[in-house]
Amino acid sequence: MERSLCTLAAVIFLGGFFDAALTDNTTTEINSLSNNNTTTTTTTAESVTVQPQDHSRDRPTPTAAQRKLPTAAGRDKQLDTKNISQDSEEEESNNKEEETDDSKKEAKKTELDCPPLGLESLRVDDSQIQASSYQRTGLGPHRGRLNIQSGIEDGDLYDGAWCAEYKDQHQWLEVDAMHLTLFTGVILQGRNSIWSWDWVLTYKVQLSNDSVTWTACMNGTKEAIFEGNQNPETPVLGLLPVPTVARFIRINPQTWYSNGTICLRAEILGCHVDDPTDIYSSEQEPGSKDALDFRQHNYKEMRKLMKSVTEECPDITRIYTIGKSYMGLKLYVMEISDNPGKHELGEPEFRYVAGMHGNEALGRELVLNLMQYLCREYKKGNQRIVRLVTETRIHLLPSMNPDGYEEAYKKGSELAGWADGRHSFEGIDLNHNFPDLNNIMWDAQETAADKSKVSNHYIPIPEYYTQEDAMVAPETRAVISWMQDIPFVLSANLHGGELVVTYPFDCTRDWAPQEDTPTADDAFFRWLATVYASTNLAMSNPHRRLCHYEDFQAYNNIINGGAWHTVPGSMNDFSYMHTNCFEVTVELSCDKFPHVSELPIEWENNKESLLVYMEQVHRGIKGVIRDKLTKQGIVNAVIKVEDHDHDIRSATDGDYWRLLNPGEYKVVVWAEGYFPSVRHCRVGMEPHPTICDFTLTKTPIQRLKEIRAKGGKIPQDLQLRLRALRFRKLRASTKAINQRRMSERVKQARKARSA
Ligand SMILES: *C1O[C@H](CO)[C@@H](O)[C@H](O)[C@H]1NC(C)=O
Ligand SMILES: *[C@@H]1O[C@H](CO)[C@@H](O)[C@H](O)[C@H]1NC(C)=O
Ligand SMILES: *[C@@H]1O[C@H](CO)[C@@H](O)[C@H](O)[C@H]1NC(C)=O
Ligand SMILES: *[C@@H]1O[C@H](CO)[C@@H](O)[C@H](O)[C@H]1NC(C)=O
Ligand SMILES: *[C@@H]1O[C@H](CO)[C@@H](O)[C@H](O)[C@H]1NC(C)=O
Ligand SMILES: *[C@@H]1O[C@H](CO)[C@@H](O)[C@H](O)[C@H]1NC(C)=O
Ligand SMILES: *[C@@H]1O[C@H](CO)[C@@H](O)[C@H](O)[C@H]1NC(C)=O
Ligand SMILES: [Zn+2]
Repeated sequence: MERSLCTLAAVIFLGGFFDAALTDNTTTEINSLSNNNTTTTTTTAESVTVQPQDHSRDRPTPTAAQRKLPTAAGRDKQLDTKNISQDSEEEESNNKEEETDDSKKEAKKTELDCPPLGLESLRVDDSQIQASSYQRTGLGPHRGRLNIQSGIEDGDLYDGAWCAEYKDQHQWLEVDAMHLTLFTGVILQGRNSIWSWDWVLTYKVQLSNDSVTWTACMNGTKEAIFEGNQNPETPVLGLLPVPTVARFIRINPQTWYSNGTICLRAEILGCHVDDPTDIYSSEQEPGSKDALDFRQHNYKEMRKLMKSVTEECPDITRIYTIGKSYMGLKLYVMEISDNPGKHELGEPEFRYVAGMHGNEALGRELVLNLMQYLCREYKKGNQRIVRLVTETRIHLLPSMNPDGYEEAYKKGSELAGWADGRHSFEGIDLNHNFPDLNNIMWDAQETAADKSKVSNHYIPIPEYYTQEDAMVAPETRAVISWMQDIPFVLSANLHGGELVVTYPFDCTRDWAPQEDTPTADDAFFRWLATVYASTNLAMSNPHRRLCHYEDFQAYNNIINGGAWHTVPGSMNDFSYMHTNCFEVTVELSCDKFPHVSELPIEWENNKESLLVYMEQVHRGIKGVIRDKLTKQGIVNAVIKVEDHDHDIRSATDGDYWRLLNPGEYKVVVWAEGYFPSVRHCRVGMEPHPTICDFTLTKTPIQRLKEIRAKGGKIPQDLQLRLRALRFRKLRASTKAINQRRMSERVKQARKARSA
């Protein structure tokens, strides 16, 4: 196990995607990467004190930058961060009866329902779908899949439905299930298009074992007529009056929206039937060897599962909440660490955020799987997991938008459609709801006389955003104050509906709808995105077909957010501009809300990616910035890396983490009242950071200020230094005055001569 993972890591490093990950340069980076046995030797370099320069741009402005939002989370933090066991028990006992009812219903439901064949999930191949006719390739039978999305323009290869060429009652879409199947239902949806309206009002169903002779689906003595759609987007379920065994099924439209044509997107429900004549029939379904709780967890079930994980692993877990949704559901976080509840000096903090779009439900389940997995593997002594948990403080937020999730969950994984539950209860898209700091920084750069003096990090939240009546969701406020409270280093937020990893900036400059908009850390972001995408079994499968209409495989399944489509006020951009934390977006699957039967496969697709991505928090350089005399950590020191126009700052105890690709870096650390300090730090390719500590010397003026403030006596050494400083200043100013006088005299002499 361990060995194969190491090999995998080596593959990641030595494999062919440096071009993709590290194009911002430097042969030196690549050379040092292939030199895979370099040890961390930079720690011996002494830090040197340099003379103060103009660092006005870096002057820390903690009060403005870290201005707290007036959040509900902030106000009742006392209440919220308390142990949840109490209040959840209370709520649970209230709901006990309801829950037993639920589980009865659940059992009945699974008896009746068969899973989708996988037109939406793409498990059904294009070759399995046929049609009587079609208008053109872009509207071919392979496009007749539930929730498939069209390109912007109609008329291309990737339109939003199957559309028959003729408008008559002899048109059909046929699906070959490949095996004998107990068909139980059909889900129908209209055409996805901005320009045309097409949907099917009623339809018939036929079944066959050979696709030659067809049997009509009956309702008693009459042929069944199924109700189809009333609009293009809402999926409608038609259950067969009598579930029927067959291999082929046809959907046969009878009536359609009068101003449109015959277009549909579909999913078929069916259970696999054992067939002794079929040698492939007993083939095992792909699944997972990990015995995790694979199902869709609603709010109550999620809380129960989280609680069970803390009971299983009390030493390494803690549940806390960061606030509440608009409807009052708590935003629970699972912390996993060897010392839960504490920040340990030098230990980086990591977070996964799922479900900011409530209907993109896979991330939530993967994060719940992950907490169970980490707990169990830690207990088993899996060395990789033990190391991760010991060296990292991991925070997992499975549901940032629980109100939206509950809405989608009620409709179910197939009937929720493409957008139901995406927004918060108030109708806010949380991924557009963070303050747009990009444009504040870019505007400042444009108007500044000296661009290099504009702050490139810790951009403060603007006034308008902090007002009580600002259109800011409570969920967003909660996450912002969480980001401000914990010195996160790395994060990913999990979405669905595509297979691609996107990295900041998400917002383009000058409101371009689409434009590559790199950050100052583009190379590292590309590395991060590549780490996830290249280890994800679904994304990296070279034979996969595209989800909807965009071919991200052509870009190794990573893309700059702005190059995809601009998103002002995204969480990734905010995280990067306002805090030290680097964050990417993972689009986990073509299907936003996969059926429960897909969950084990999706866990397998994402397991390695989720782990290896977390391990990236241990890259680059880290260390502690201390006062030379007192050895105390210095908070809020600015860490500048030469040629990286994005600084980061030290945390409360003076510890810092600067994510960097392998290479040689000149690092300058600056803190108010101290002389700046410079070191050269070398990052190797091994998966742990280079330690680069700094000790800063207070400026004499700062020492004087502090002593005066305390009303103490000025010690002799400081008096001497101050006097030396005054003399130096005096000498410098005398020199300047003399020079000025000299040049004036020269000028006058010249004038006199020419006169
Ligand atoms: C890196 O390490 C691997 C395994 O230890 C070894 O096979 C390989 O030759 C090394 N590569 C270089 C460039 O040193
Ligand atoms: C890469 O480095 C070379 C030489 O140091 C330089 O000319 C080039 O502009 C750099 N490219 C980028 C993208 O930084
Ligand atoms: C690492 O490289 C050095 C030479 O650069 C070599 O002497 C040493 O044996 C190597 N170590 C390993 C573990 O490969
Ligand atoms: C949570 O409550 C239980 C029972 O009251 C207690 O044993 C446990 O130590 C508490 N945990 C925390 C983190 O407060
Ligand atoms: C089946 O017949 C019943 C009773 O006539 C009717 O209510 C129902 O809508 C029919 N269902 C289908 C699918 O034809
Ligand atoms: C298909 O074959 C199975 C098994 O032979 C049979 O039970 C079923 O009724 C057939 N279905 C149709 C539609 O003919
Ligand atoms: C169909 O189009 C005609 C003319 O454009 C319009 O008057 C009519 O209301 C439309 N019918 C429906 C059902 O939308
Ligand atoms: Zn999303």
